[in-house]
Amino acid sequence: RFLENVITHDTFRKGNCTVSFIDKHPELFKLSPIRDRATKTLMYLADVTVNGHVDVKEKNDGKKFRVPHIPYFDPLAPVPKGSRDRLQEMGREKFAQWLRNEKPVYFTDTTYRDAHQSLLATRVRTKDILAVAEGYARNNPQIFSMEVWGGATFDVAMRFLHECPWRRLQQLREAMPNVLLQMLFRGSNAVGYSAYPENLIARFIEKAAENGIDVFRIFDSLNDINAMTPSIGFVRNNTSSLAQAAISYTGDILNKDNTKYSLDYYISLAKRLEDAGAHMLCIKDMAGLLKPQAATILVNSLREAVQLPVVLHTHDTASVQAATYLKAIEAGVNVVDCAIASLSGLTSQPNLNAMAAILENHERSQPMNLASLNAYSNYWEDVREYYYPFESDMKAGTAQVYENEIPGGQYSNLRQQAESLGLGDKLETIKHNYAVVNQLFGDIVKVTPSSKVVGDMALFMTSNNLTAEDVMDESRNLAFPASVQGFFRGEIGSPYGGFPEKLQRIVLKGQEPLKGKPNEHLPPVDFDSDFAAFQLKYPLAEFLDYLSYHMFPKVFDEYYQHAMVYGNVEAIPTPAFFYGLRLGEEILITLGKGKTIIVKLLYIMPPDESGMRTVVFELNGYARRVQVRDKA
Ligand code: BTN
Ligand code: 3PY
Ligand code: ZN
Repeated sequence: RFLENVITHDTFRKGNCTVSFIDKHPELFKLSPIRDRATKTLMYLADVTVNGHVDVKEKNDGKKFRVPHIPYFDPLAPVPKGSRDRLQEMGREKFAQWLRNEKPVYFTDTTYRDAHQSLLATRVRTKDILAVAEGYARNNPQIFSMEVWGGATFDVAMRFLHECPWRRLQQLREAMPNVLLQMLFRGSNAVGYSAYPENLIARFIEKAAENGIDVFRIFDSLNDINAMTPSIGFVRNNTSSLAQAAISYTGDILNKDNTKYSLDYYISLAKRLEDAGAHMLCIKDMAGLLKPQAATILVNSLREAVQLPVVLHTHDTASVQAATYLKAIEAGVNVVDCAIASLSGLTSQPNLNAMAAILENHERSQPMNLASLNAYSNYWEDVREYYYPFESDMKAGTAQVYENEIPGGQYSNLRQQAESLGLGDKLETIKHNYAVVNQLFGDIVKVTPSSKVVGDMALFMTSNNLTAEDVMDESRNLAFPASVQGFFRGEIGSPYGGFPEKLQRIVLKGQEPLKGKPNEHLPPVDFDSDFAAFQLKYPLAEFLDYLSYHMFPKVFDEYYQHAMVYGNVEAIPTPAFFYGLRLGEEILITLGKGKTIIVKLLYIMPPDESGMRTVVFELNGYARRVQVRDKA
């Protein structure tokens, strides 16, 4: 306890302590009681019950949730063979060729990553995924891959869910040994929003593979091959997983006025990615812009241009992307990305259940267990209710997306972002400005993190009532958002066709842009000495935590402090996690193998003079009190 006080002391953490450190800080001897895991859990429940969850704006007004039904499976039966068994039997090259030549079309299931990233602000907790993961893999072994990790899930797991992203991956690996597990990897930006040193990228990929990732979908937010080739190389050379290189689809190849992102542009990218060693090629249509007729041409051409299996990813923002899939399937695409019915559609992926059903008598049909898919959809329909504060209020598809080109995940977040800036009634202007900014920036690829730069600039223009002319007026000396300055400095790379020079000059105000690749100037991480220093600061953390820390230092620090106070909160059922307990409510929490606690909320006392409240629980039949500050 004393040592814990020392190592968590501000002076110690800042590395400012001298020999008199202990003399000068008598508070080091104020030892807090050792709390067991159950007590920490009660403290979490007391806090969220009294003060609400920071992430949930309106307080839950006694909303009742249905109990989700977990579809049946026999845990003792042998696990049916799936795509992962095939990869292991064939090896990567043969496997890729096998897939390319397969008659049936395959599905990547995005339910555990992109679907909830795009519909529920990435908030779905490990517990709700894990409850069905094993059964799903056993009941639906025809699935090509499960997208389960990366994108925004890494950040959000720690930042908002207080979870360890690595543990999520490890648990999913154990639950789903037969199907390929896939992640979305942002090339030199890994799972973050800016470039990281190359040796950190390599180590991250190695550890992700070791902990369960079989398929790395690698992209760059500006389609810059140089930001993708190192990652493709690390997957090829340092792991036995598949490197799936993704081209982010922008504009419309059918539009004659759109000469920048032409069919030839995509074909040339595809060839270079094949040369860089990709095992698979993905068309990543992050905004759902690929129209059915364009899909026919693009898929045909790419299959001709490269010898790789071709995957198609889209978002159903306009609500017509099933038509695109059908055309792509008829043109020979090997895999399409879908989400379970109740987490599909709109800004998420097209509907897996319906897609499988409409293909039933198609010559490229993949026989799926529709009854099982529907049972899992029912599970997710009920679980989705837990996350109602994170729903966007989008009610129908929109053809506006063809004009503004906003990616699915960003589209569903835009209203919340606008509201938090007091621009709730300006959403139409923001979307319009998004397209204006895209033109000002020279028509760029918009996907994390470049999409965030465009979004920040659109919000900036809207809140300051700026037009394109205002932005281009040097004499206004505007204070551009930090992300926009970083973009024009070249921190996330260079857009295809280069930066628009005049705007770059206006934004940089005399500063020099970076030369070369964004991570070229970053010093490599010295894993030995740096990890030792990390462990001094975070004594209970291990190497994977250290990688989390490198991705998001401040987020990791807060995650760690939260874990010190409240312990591991992953086992708390989701309704209690977000909304606390009602008086008299009783829940079960399984803290570990054979350690289940029964918690009932008995009483909450009024605040005392110092603003503290006593919350009385029954823990396994015995009364337990914890003190919590009332923050109201
Ligand atoms: C507790 O449960 O009482 C203490 C939890 C300690 C959690 C630290 S946070 C970083 C590292 N990752 C984990 O999953 N556990 C440790
Ligand atoms: C991400 O990078 O998180 C994406 O989903 C991009 O489409
Ligand atoms: Zn996506």
